[in-house]
Amino acid sequence: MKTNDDLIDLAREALGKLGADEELFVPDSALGARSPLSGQQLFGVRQTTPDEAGEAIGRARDAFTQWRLTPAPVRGKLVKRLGELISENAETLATLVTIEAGKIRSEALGEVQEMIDVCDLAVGLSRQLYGKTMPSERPGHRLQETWHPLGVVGVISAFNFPVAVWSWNTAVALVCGDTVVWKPSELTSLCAIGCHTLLRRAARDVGAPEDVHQLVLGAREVGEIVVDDPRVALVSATGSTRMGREVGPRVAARFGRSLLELGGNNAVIMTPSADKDQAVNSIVFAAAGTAGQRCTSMRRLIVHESIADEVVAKIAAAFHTLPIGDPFESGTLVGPLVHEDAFETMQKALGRVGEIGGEVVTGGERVDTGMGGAWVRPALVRVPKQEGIMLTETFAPILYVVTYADFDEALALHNAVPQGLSSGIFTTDQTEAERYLSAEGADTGIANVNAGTSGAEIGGAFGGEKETGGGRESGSDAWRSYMRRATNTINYSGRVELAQGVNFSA
Ligand code: UN1
Repeated sequence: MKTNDDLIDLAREALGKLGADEELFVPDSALGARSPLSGQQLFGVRQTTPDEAGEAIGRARDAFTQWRLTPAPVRGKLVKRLGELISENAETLATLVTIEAGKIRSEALGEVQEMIDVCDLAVGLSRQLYGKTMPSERPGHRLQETWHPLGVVGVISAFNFPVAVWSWNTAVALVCGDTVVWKPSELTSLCAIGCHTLLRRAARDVGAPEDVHQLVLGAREVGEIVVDDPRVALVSATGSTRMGREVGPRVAARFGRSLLELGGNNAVIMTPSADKDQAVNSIVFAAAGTAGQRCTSMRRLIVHESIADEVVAKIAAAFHTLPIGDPFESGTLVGPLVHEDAFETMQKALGRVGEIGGEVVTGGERVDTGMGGAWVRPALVRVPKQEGIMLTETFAPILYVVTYADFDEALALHNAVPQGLSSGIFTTDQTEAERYLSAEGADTGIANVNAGTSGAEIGGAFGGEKETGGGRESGSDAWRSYMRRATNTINYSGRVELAQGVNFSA
């Protein structure tokens, strides 16, 4: 069991190994590095002043004028080096993730693996930023589209994926020719300092301008500067729907672009033909893993009434015996909630279950680990109807169970929430699986068959619909959000030819 002093030593050692700038750590600061393990401050971190944030955006903007002209495959070399440095320092970065986000070792290492994977993807992309050519309707003409770097990308990231979400944005933005200003969650400054340090080192190693990446640290005020500055072409923000409701219109008001990854209310449909052990194991990870603090965490189970009692009993038994405790200990599966407020929010949500006639089957109680943070046993809640508190996202491990009688009803329940991030169906019935994947099926950005809601691979586009914000990051063609498109008409006919047959000669 680690004390706060142990965590301070571990954090200092990790930051030292990464070569972080010691000047960023100060005894007194409004911004404190803290750990959900101890629930206490570790040490102060120098907060970025508003003037400094503006200057950082200015440096990123200046660096952009050079970076956009660097050939994309050469830009890829920076990301390749970053991926190598992350691989070499994976254990150290994972330690910072566990200290600041409370993730168990395996999940912290998994998050770092996502960074390595997305760097690989981005390096490949650096030779594949394809544009199309289209046949022109005019003789002696050619139509094509070209993709160009967009500008400065502001990345605003959340505490729960303190390093991976940054890397999805940054690795892709950099190969696209953009520069980055990163405002991480004020809860995970040390992770951010670690990543920033490695990226600047990668830039030095390959002779790229270090200013392509800027880190600004602090709370909301610092984020607002990034949101409102017209020099920031794209704001990629991950966080709550409440946050996105402010960021989206503010960026739109200055005709900037935004890419939003907001709240989810992710469900699994479990049908009578499902492989029950496969489903239950997947559900327990999706709902209780990361202490329910992924945006992809499973919040709702929509289960056929004929198997509901059996399935609820199995999940309850699993929740009941989940090893909860020090995330550094091997064998622990559930670490702490991020802070006491998260625990209070969870208790409030559980307190409202009665309003909709629901009952807590198991869990929800505080678990005393003697470490100081807020640990909780994941809660399983049965509700007669999907309404009230079940329609909002509570960022804590609560799994609501509702039953259905026929498949149409299951699909309707699935889509009857304001959020639309991720989802899954467990079935061996091909018709059900196909209907779930079809246009009348799941309305989420991520829809899985016989797989849970969380733990997406980086190769696909990540994001969701409705109140989740509509953005797509990471793989597939998500890179397009980080570039601007120009449509080009090239006339080699030697004549004036107008489209649509228009004649304008005297
Ligand atoms: C998030 O919770 O913000 O799909 C990101 C997943 C992870 C990413 C989650 N690959 O669960």
